[in-house]
Amino acid sequence: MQECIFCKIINREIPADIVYEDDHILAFKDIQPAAPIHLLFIPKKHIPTFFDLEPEDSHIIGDLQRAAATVAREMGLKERGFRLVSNCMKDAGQLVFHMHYHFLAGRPLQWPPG
Ligand code: DGP
Repeated sequence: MQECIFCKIINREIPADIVYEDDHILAFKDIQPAAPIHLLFIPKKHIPTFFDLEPEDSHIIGDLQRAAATVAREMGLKERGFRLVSNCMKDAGQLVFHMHYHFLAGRPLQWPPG
């Protein structure tokens, strides 16, 4: 997926501030932070949206969520917590079509989001 910006980050073709990596997952700081801590958790496999998930991808979702908890623990967020949210398609505001979870923390977050 040569034209995908997140694949380029995975392949180290463009820089990113990477905070976590394992065999299947990469996490890095969002370039346009919406909270004091704003990370993106992405699968290394190019999956454009939730609608493209195959049965064999199911572990990726669990891996992503456990990776988020690992990073949160390492960042001292066990008490205050964090929000994990994913935008799927136009109405949700998805701009990058390599599925990802936004990890937001570091301030009280409003609910519902806009
Ligand atoms: P979404 O609207 O859910 O598709 O969010 C895409 C996010 O990706 C948005 O918050 C900005 C972030 N982003 C876009 N391009 C880059 C990039 O090149 N580097 C980093 N670190 N983040 C990016």
